[in-house]
Amino acid sequence: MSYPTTETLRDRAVAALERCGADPAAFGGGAAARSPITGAEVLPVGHASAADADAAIGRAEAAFRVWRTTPAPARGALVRRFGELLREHKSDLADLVTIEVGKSRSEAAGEVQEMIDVCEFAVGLSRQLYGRTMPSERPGHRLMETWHPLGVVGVVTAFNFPVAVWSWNTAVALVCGNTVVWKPSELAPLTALGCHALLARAAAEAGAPADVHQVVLGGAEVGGRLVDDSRVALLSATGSVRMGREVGPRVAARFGRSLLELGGNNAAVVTDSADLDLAVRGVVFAAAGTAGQRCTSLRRLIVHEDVADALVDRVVDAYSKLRIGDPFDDSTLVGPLIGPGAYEAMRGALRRAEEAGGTVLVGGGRRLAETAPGAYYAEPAVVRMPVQAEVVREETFAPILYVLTYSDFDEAVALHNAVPQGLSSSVFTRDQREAERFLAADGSDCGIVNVNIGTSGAEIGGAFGGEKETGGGRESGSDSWRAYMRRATNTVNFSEELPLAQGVSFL
Ligand code: UN1
Repeated sequence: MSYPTTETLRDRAVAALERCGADPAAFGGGAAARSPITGAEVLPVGHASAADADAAIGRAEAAFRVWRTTPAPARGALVRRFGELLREHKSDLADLVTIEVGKSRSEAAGEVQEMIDVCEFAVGLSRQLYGRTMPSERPGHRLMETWHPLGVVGVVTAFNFPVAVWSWNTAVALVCGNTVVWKPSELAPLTALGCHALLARAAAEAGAPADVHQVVLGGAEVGGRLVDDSRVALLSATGSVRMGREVGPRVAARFGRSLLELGGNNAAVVTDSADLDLAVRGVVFAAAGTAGQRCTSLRRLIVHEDVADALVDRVVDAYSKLRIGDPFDDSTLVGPLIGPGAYEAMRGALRRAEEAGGTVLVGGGRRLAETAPGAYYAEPAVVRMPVQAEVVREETFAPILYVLTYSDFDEAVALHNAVPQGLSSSVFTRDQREAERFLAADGSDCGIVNVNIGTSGAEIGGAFGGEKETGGGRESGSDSWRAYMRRATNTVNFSEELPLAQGVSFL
């Protein structure tokens, strides 16, 4: 199979966009969409100014005034239609994800499926925005809570899940009665424009206000407007810890709400009773899949010393057979890194790991440099570490798996938790006591804790997010919707008396 040229990628992107109802000729200029498959510019796109962002927030705020009183099940009809359009255009959007982010076909389609799934979830949710009724302590009184729409939700997303994370926020925010202003990653503008076109069409067909969803392409300046504008009731941002450290306090300073999904440094503990066949598959997908560029990617393997050599040999063997290359080739498992910076970061981390006494067992090299000089295909690496050195405690957004060994389960849990991040974790074991211990209050300190599956690839039905420097936000399923609404507590007196709570007498 021949390697794609930038021209073929451009043709494919234009065709996909047009089928989604987006007109590439109208995208304007000032910025560019690039593909990590060749490293070259695929299409010019617009670049919003701060004033454009302010105007988009204004339009979303005006639409909110209509949308907030539209009955929630009617809001669900918009998301249902959008979900249908996503199904119809699954392969178009997957093309755009592969072109802009370099994900394999299967993973790109999986990302679109994640959008479809969350739309279905949100449609159901539109009839289940339940408030509680509590027994009042006073006769002839009713105590209850009502959930109301919040306002404009700003959504800032990262390149690695350019659309799934947006859809978790947007599908749920819309059924909750909010409107959305989206600042997609500058590395994935086409995918964003394709999704926006489909959502605009769904809004028109479902009779929703045209401005329920706004997209603003741009960088830090545009993002900064969403951060500082008090018309943005909730800012949901996915990105680095550094970004979260800056954004969180700024939103808090204006008493806005923020929902942060920041870095992960996810680990799997493999005990001596683990099913190693299962563990090898779980580990390799979580560590090397998506070229190690998921927030949930497995970065640390904490393995019992009695099974360490056997497990590591098998993981190394699987790594040496991974198909690395053109993500449009169906046999490819590992596509390119997002760009040269990611490869440099990987090389730098490997160097630091070696300086700290680590041994690179496999990987770290660059592939296809002659075929595609502008693309950065990295061989996923496994590094055996004597201790959990500084570099292991940091998140490097590249396929590096550090291996540490332990002898006592408490030691494994302590090593596991001794990093600043707290997103995802897993334990591979056949011992129920170990599994339960890992799930217990003094076990893993992460927001996602799995047994006998890897750290990545969560379903949308659960709440997604993590603790510590991961930022504490929860998105997607379960009751994450509550972050997108405001709660009113209502006490209703239907008696002819006015008894005061706590037995207070007055007048
Ligand atoms: C992310 O990497 O930002 O659990 C999101 C997973 C995916 C989502 C990852 N469902 O790996």
